[in-house]
Amino acid sequence: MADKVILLDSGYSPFGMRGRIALAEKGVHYEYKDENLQEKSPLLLKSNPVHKKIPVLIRNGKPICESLIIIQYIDEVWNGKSPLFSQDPYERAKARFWADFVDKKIYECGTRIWKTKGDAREQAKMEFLDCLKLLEGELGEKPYFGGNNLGFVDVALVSFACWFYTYETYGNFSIEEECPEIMAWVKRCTEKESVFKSLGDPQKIYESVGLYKKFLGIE
Ligand code: GS8
Repeated sequence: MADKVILLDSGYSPFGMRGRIALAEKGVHYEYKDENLQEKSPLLLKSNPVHKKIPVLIRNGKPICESLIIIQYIDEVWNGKSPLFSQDPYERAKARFWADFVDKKIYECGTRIWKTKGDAREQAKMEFLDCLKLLEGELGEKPYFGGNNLGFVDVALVSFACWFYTYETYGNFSIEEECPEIMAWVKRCTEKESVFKSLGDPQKIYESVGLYKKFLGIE
């Protein structure tokens, strides 16, 4: 019997986009369910009772939560195509380290850029660029973090690329100017169908962040 795969997701979530990219890389057919995070569905609450967050991947009725764990699960289950991890344990450990770094720093600093202003925003911007520079160092001369092909860190990080416009516009800076190698990597990744069809429209993300800021009462 064919697998029944559902992705509980929400439009502009960089975490949800990771699941979309990994499933597309593997060529998995799945049902996409867009959650209204202001009014979560009973299925989401039942599937992720601990965090109550998207994304959740449900395969044959069994839920898997947390986007990095979801990518690893996808890679293990659909292992016949587009491996996202190296065979080498040391390379795998390094990939997990950098994906964790993206989780801890990129989302957090990026969010502070649009949520704060003044000195706090400048600080967030500096930290964000420092993180991207460290990632440039890890990328080195390789086309992808995964080497010659898209890997775990690529999937973890590239979902934020469609948020870069929002960070740049609120922060008044250019990632292209500060971190050209990261932007060259973004271009390489977005040439892949699995990536470009999974990412949100940067302009629409920027507009929705504007509305969300009004909703939160921050200018
Ligand atoms: C983060 C998911 C998350 O923040 C992961 O899957 O990697 N560590 C998790 N999901 C957000 C939407 S994206 O900003 C979410 O579901 N928020 C709903 C809520 O907090 O109520």
